[in-house]
Amino acid sequence: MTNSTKTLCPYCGVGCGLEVTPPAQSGKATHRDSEGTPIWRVRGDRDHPSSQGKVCVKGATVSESLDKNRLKYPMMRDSLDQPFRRVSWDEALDRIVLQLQTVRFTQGPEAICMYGSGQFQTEDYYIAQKLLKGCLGTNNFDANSRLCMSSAVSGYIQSFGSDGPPCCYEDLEQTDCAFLIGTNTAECHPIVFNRLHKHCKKNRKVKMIVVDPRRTSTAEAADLHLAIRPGTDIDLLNGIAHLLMRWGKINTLFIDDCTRDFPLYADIIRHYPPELVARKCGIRLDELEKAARYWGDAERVLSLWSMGMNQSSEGTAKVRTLINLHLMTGTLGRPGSGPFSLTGQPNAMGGREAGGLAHILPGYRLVKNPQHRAELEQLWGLNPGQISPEPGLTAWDMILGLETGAVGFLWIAATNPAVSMPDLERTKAALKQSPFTVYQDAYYPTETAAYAHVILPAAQWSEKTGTMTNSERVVTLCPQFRHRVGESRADWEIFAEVGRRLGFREQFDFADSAAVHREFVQLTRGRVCDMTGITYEQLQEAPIQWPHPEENPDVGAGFTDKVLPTSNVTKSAPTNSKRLYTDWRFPTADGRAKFAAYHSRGLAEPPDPNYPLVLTTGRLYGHWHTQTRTGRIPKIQQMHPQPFLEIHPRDAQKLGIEEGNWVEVRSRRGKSRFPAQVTKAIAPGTVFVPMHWGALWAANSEANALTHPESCPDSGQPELKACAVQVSLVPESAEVLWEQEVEQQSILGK
Ligand SMILES: Nc1nc2c(c(=O)[nH]1)N[C@H]1C(S)=C(S)[C@@H](COP(=O)(O)OP(=O)(O)OC[C@H]3O[C@@H](n4cnc5c(=O)[nH]c(N)nc54)[C@H](O)[C@@H]3O)O[C@H]1N2
Ligand SMILES: Nc1nc2c(c(=O)[nH]1)N[C@H]1C(S)=C(S)[C@@H](COP(=O)(O)OP(=O)(O)OC[C@H]3O[C@@H](n4cnc5c(=O)[nH]c(N)nc54)[C@H](O)[C@@H]3O)O[C@H]1N2
Ligand code: SF4
Ligand SMILES: [Mo]
Repeated sequence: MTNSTKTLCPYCGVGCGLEVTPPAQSGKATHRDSEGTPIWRVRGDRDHPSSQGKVCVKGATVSESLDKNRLKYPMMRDSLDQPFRRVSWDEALDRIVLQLQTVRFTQGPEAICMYGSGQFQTEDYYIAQKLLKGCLGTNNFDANSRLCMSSAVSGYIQSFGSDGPPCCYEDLEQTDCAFLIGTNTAECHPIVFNRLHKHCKKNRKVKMIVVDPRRTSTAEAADLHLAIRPGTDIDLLNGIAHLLMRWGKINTLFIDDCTRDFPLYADIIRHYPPELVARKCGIRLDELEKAARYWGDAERVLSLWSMGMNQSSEGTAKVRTLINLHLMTGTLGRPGSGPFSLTGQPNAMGGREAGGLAHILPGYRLVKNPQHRAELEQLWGLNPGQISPEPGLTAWDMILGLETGAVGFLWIAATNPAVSMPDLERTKAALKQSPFTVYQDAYYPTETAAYAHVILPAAQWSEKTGTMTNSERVVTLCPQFRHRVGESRADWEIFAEVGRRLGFREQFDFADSAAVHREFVQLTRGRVCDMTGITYEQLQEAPIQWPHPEENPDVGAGFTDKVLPTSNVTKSAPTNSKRLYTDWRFPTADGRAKFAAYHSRGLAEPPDPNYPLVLTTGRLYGHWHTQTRTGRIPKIQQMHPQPFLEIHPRDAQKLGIEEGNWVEVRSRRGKSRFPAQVTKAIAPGTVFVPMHWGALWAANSEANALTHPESCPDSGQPELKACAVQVSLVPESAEVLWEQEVEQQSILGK
């Protein structure tokens, strides 16, 4: 291929390598999108270590979305009932800076918030942290990762002493038993799934267990599918532990030498005998026993999880209870073994490294740790005490802050909360009350633009250069290879310009994104995520996995922590940076991993006679979140033309619902309408709707009109996976609804 650029797919956290070539190549037909615009050719990068040339439909079609409905220039208005008017960057930035200063000096820095995204590049994330947490002195930066990975983050921190998925994709091909819980990997992390599935098919002895209330395409491929009732994961995991204990399938050497608090855990799992657990989970006893048998008989067990675990009011407890099983059996830090959270977004991992949540700081540091704050103040050239010791507002707390007036300035970038937040009616009402909202996106319109005073055009992937880290800690450079659309600018450039205009000239004096990256990696020195040895020059050659420290890049940094009291920690650096904790020492005060002892609490909003069904929500193979890109790709539109509700035939019959009928779903917070899909793929008592349709894409079919914001007390992650609903047949004819929808779509110019 000539003129090709190697980059990373900007969709999911699998992080597949792509190779893109310009549209017009001599001797070849020009590739065009549905509107006739020439588009770049995309294919898998065979040299990328994570994906080895594979891509799914989203990666393969991404270039078709890059030019449609783009936001080209800044726009402004004084109030939400006015139309936007085009303004210059200068005018928009002046307004933003004036407003920031006013709020800062009248309400204080804690009234300023930014809500960002795992779709930022690491450089965007880093500059946003420096601006908010460093210069402005508020930790009110949170990201949509709060709705996504924050339970995994807190689970890792509490069990191991640090964030950081310890496994790598090679483990998919080296395991004896893959335990997939709360993850539809086949649709949401397809290339990870392909690697695992191939391994299972080749090696009959390898077992795949899938735990999910739906019979997803992932579950279809499993040796054992446990269709548990939503919210009974802890019962199941404690039940498996109970059986492993009973059968003596535990690693006492590992437990004694490398962990603490096992007795507390052992005391808990006594209460989970298999008969009780099977009943609570709604599965057969022999299925539970089989799962425990597969786990207990395997030398190497790899667990994979995502939103079915994290998006829960007991998300951290679920994650830690899963990690318990690995600690109990000593299945981690070894090839083919370990607890592996599959990251959702392309750079949610980079976000965690750069400190992109309200309670963390760059380099896997914590807001609450005084030494961590002091280190950053020094590195950033700020006065001691400049970084606030208080964790900032989480995503949902920002909504509450708008309700009470505590939030005076809200900056939203690279996320579409008017679709993706829980309890949308309340979210939208709060956004409407915002005194001042800046919204920075690549597309227009989106649902959230309706709530903004200033909108700023962002240059997106392909139009800016930066880095992203995937689920297995591999960092890939994403170079700019296309022209920028209109007057759009990279997110980090916008944040840095505002920083300079606020008077922090020195802090934001960066020539380019390489300079931002150079500064950022210095902050990771000696940390679990040490990347001091990673440079743009090296990344131009190939992607690099961290830990990758400067001095001795062949040897992983392990967990050396200069800050925590580590005198009694054996600091033997792992010899293999592919996995963390290969020496079975952990970055806790005593070097041991911690067992957690949790009883199951169940759902925050269990079903009752008025709202008798549990609604769960999730994703489809082709669409990406709120459709700003995939909704504009004909091939994907054809795959998933409309939203729907999955309902079990038994429930459907009780309610007089037949395939294709329009149904109304009501929760305590709102209502939505969907055509019914009557299917045994969903457990009785549970219904499912996809999350992808916001108000611009279908009339009254928003999943989040129904969901609630009750969240995990440790991670602040809302329980987007379960709320109580009632379902009824819609009396009106379906045609009326379809017309409404067609109308909406013509607004979008589709
Ligand atoms: N095609 C596609 N891929 C994507 C994305 C996308 O939008 N589209 N988004 C990316 C992002 S950001 C993320 S976070 C990931 C999400 O990836 P996944 O977590 O795999 O996707 P979801 O469909 O949200 O949820 C997974 C499963 O959790 C199950 N579940 C619900 N409740 C429970 C429960 O109580 N217990 C258990 N064990 N399971 C439960 C659901 O039935 C569902 O099948 O996907 C990433 N990849
Ligand atoms: N009911 C329910 N709700 C959910 C979930 C669920 O499972 N169920 N999942 C939750 C999860 S895990 C997630 S991750 C969220 C995702 O929810 P969102 O973050 O709201 O979804 P996206 O559509 O990915 O929004 C990203 C936005 O960024 C824009 N964008 C793309 N690239 C750039 C860029 O470089 N710069 C800027 N400034 N903008 C850019 C896109 O146009 C788009 O508008 O949804 C959450 N909400
Ligand atoms: S699996 Fe994920 S990263 Fe790979 S091509 Fe598909 S969406 Fe992109
Ligand atoms: Mo996510």
